[in-house]
Order: sequence, then C-alpha cells, then structure tokens
Amino acid sequence: MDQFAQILDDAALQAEAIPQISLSSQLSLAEAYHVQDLLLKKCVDRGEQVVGVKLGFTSLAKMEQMGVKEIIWGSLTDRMRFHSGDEVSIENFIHPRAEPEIAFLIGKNIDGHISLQNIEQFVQGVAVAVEIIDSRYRDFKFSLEDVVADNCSSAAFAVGSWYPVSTPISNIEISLSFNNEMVETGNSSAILGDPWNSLVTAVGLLRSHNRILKAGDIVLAGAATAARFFESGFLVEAHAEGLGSVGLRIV
Ligand code: OOG
Ligand code: MG
Repeated sequence: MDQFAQILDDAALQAEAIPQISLSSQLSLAEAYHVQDLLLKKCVDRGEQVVGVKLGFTSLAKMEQMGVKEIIWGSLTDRMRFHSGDEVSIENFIHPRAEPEIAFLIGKNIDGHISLQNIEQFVQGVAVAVEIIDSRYRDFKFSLEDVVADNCSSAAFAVGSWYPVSTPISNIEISLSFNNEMVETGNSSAILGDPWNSLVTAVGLLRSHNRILKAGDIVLAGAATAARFFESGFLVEAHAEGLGSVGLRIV
C-alpha cells in the first residue's frame, strides 16, 4: 500500500497528474483508507499538523458531478489552510477547482454518543468556507477508492469569520463567485438535508476509523454545489447567507 501513498504524495508535491490506481490495481475501500492514512503520515512526518477533516459527496450536486455516490472523508492539514484574502499560487495545483462549504469549529472532544439533538454543545462556531480540491488523477477522474486514497482531493481551504452555533445554517443560500460574478448557487439543505447531519455523519465515519473530533478541529461539511475550475488572476469567493464571505486570490 505504501507505494500508492508514495505516488500520490509525489503527485501532490510536484503538481503532476498520475493515472488512476484503479486502472491497474483493485483496492478495497478499507485499503483505500489505509493508503490515505499512509499518505497523511508522510505529511505529518514532514511537519504538517492535522487541523481537521472534510466530508465529500454529501450533496447530490457533487455526487452527480463526479459520479461517486458514497460519503467519504479526508484530513485537512495546516499546509492547506489559508486565510481570507490570501494569495494562493496556482502552481501548487494540477487542475484545481473551487467549491463553497460550511465549516464547523469543534469546541469539545466528541468521544461520546452524539445526535442532531446534542451535537451543538460540542461546537464552538460555524462559518462559510471555500475549498480548493485538486485530484491528483488525470482529467480529475476517479473511482470511489481512488479518491479516498488521494485524501479526497484535499488541497487548500479558507474559513470565514466564526459565528455562534445558534446562527441558522440549515436552510441558507450558499454560492461561489469568481471575480464577483456568481458561478454556482445552492442551498445548505442540499448537504445531507442539513449541514448539521454532515457533522453527525463525520463523527460516525471517524469513529469507525478509531478517530475522534477534538477541540479546535475544523470540519468541512461538503459542498452544496458542483465545483468549478478557476484560473490565475481570479478572486475565488464563497458566500453563505448570514455568514458573510471568504475569498482567495489566485496568482
Ligand atoms: C472529491 C472531494 C469532494 C465535496 O465537498 O464533496 C468534496 C472531489 O470532488 O474531487 O470535497
Ligand atoms: Mg469539498
């Protein structure tokens, strides 16, 4: 499995696309998550810190765009984290796409039973986020196992200002703009019916991998809209009703 992690790590570092693993080897989903673990270990060994997790394919728009119909999760590290207004070099990426997201900031370790009824007490804030995904596979094409092994295409993200957990996020407009022009619009209810469901789902998925969400972790709930390619020179921004905006300048 380590050879797959090595190939994916090299592809990300050199920003060079590779063929899908599934074209030559049949990985099970469990093996794909094992490759993802090995890949994350390489990043951590280089000094990166894990700052949270992201979910993928929590909306129909994303499932249909990419042809994957299962919810997946990957890790976010401090190397991927940018702040609103930051410049991000397009040379870091192969064929990056942007998508608008809802983010949660975990306030207390989540190690007990949680549900939609009690999840809020473990959360410190909610925010709008912009995620940059960059599949390491040629033509941005992959199977479920390919994308899981590739840490779910994680590449970069920025979170807007944190708002109190009482801020409505279940049914709000969410959009993506390039150079102040809307390119994707959707509603947060497209994210598993409610982004809070996404957080509950994340806790369950992580538990089955012996991982818990800890105080200070960031969770990206998954995009409500399809993702869009952008170019150098673009101001890429995500907006969510009541949560403001967050943007990155692509250079
Ligand atoms: C995989 C990542 C999916 C989301 O929000 O659904 C994702 C991909 O589409 O390349 O981040
Ligand atoms: Mg995403």
